[in-house]
Amino acid sequence: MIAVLNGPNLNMLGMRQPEIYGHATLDDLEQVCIQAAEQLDVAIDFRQTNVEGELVSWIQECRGRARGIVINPAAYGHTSIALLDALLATGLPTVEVHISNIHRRDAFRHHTYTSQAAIGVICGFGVRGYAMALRALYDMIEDEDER
Ligand code: CA2
Repeated sequence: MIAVLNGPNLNMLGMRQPEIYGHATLDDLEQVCIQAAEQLDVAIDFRQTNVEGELVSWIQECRGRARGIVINPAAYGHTSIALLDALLATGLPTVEVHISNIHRRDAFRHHTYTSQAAIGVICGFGVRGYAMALRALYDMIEDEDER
């Protein structure tokens, strides 16, 4: 199983700022992930919360349950050492995703603490970035299993 975790305000997708985040809703985003997971033949656990501590707990629960984590920490990526520590503690392969290209935006969005725990970061490809992240993570897990 791969956990797909989403942070604050992503429940607002499709309702505001479509010029930045596109028109897809959170339900559409989940469908993108379900479809990618079906193609890869891997199970996913898709979740969203606006609460930082809940994300920390979900990351901790991934230990022993998930093979890897795809996370869009949203604004907490820019602020949360707690999320970074939780990701480092799981030791699970992680891919960070952002729907928008955070490097084309405000300077305060250019840095994320959480990316320090990630294999890599995918940003700027809209919701299809999640499908890319799932494929990339799946490949990395397969490589690891073959070794
Ligand atoms: O581009 C991304 O995926 C972000 O993680 C989205 C965050 C933002 O704080 C990050 O810098 C980049 C925001 C979550 C989405 O917020 C929305 C607010 C209103 C309408 C739609 C989405």
